[in-house]
Amino acid sequence: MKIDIIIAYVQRYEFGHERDFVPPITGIHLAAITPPEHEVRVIHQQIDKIDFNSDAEVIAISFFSGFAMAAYRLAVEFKDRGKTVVAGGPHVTYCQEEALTYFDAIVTGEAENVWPTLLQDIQLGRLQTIYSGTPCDMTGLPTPRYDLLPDRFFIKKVIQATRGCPFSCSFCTVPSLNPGFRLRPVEDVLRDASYDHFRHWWQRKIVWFWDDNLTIRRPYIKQLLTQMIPLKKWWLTQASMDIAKDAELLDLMKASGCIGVFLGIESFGADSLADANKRQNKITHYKEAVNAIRKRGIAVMAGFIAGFDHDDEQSILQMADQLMEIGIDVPFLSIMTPFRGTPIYTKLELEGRMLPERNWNFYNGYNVAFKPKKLSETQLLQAHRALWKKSFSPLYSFKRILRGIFTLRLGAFLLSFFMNSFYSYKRVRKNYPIDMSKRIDVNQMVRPREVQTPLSA
Ligand code: B12
Ligand code: SF4
Repeated sequence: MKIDIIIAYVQRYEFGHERDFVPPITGIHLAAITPPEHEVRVIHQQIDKIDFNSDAEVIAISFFSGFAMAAYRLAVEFKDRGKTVVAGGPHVTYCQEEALTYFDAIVTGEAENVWPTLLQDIQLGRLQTIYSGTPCDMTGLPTPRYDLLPDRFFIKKVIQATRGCPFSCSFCTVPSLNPGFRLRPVEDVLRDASYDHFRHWWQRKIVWFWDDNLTIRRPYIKQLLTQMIPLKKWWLTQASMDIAKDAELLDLMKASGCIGVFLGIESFGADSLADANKRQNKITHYKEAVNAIRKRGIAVMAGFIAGFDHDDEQSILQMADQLMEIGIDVPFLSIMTPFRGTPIYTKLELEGRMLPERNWNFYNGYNVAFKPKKLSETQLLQAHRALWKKSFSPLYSFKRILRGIFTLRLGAFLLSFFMNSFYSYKRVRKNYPIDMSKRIDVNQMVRPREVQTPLSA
């Protein structure tokens, strides 16, 4: 069969696509685990045009909650053209009933153990509606189909070594979405990291781990990194702040070419961290932890969330200076989003604080989908905008870049330079995150396909 795998997307900034900097791994991984008798294409709606006249028999759509509206529109269009349309990913896992009003079948959880069966069932005309994926044994997973990525992606080597995370932050679905903590054999990871059939040297050089929390199992990560040293790559990952206490690990990260680590710092408020159940973060250690990583020349990227119950306008705006003070190289600034499947969603739902009239477009990380405690919805949105504007002002961005010149290794400096320039350029051009409440064009509700008249995508 011909299969189009589509990664759905809704624009998150006022104009232009978000980036073709680094792709998701989901589509090219799904393509790699597709039995070889099928012909697969991978399309990223973020940068690719959707071909509604595709000759594929099966359309397989993947999406996060924030992109569900786009995915549903695509489903309606493709169903109208007689295609079999299936879906998977975090959103359908938690919103199965809703998803089934658009798709012929859904895969919940991880796909490895059920995807070939689903495809076979289509061929045999016995497609079921729900395929419940189980946590997969990560042994023997194939190399992602990097060959299916368009050259436009600046970085192409996205890779996964582990799945899961032992922590249980209240806003995160990982503990229920990818239960347990599982590892791929080191040799499989090294094989993928060594994949070098890319046109540009930087595409061969840079390896981006899309793991939930790569460094959890210390003996494993140390073995992996020791064996990565001879590959002479530049690599990046997400990790918990506790790595800063492990000098041996940090030295190995440096020796194996680490250029960037993303830490979920989330907040500077002790009460907010407690609400987030972020027990691995200690505010008094932030600066020391960031220093320990930067001392190895590694850039620190970090996520911050606005909209905890203890947040007010001042605490949110203050983060712009606080994150500079602890030495963050690249900040990622989000608004608290109560995704289904998280403790924070359960709490807000119980307290009657969800805003059901706000559709999935409000779940893109930059909008408000619940009633904040100390602020109104608009005040929280405005406070986040103010934080975003201040943090990516040319002055603050330039300061971060400048600091990197003297402290970071080349790859890490280039990362800081590129990302700070990218966001600062958005800031200067007033290309702010979209306020979804003002954008009816992307907000039209998509009705279930039984009552749907075709919409143009
Ligand atoms: C890597 C990652 C990123 C990367 C890459 C993003 C991307 N587009 O892939 C970056 C850092 C850019 C990122 C950003 C964001 N992310 Co993110 N991210 C992840 C992370 C850690 C791993 C995802 C991954 O690649 N896993 C490996 C691949 C192989 O697995 P997979 O994608 O889960 O797919 C498997 C199954 O889900 C299934 N499957 C998936 N799709 C389909 C489709 C079909 C047809 C089938 C059959 C099966 C199937 O099969 C696959 C194999 O088992 C997850 C956490 C997690 N464990 O899922 C969060 C996660 C997906 N991210 C999340 C969020 C919220 C975001 C942001 C909105 C955050 C923000 N505030 O900005 C942004 C969105 C940016 C964007 N433009 O996409 C949430 C999504 C929650 C939800 N319900 O939607 C997650 C689950 C984390 C969380 N907080 O709970 N993210
Ligand atoms: S440490 Fe990160 S991946 Fe783990 S539960 Fe917390 S937010 Fe999720």
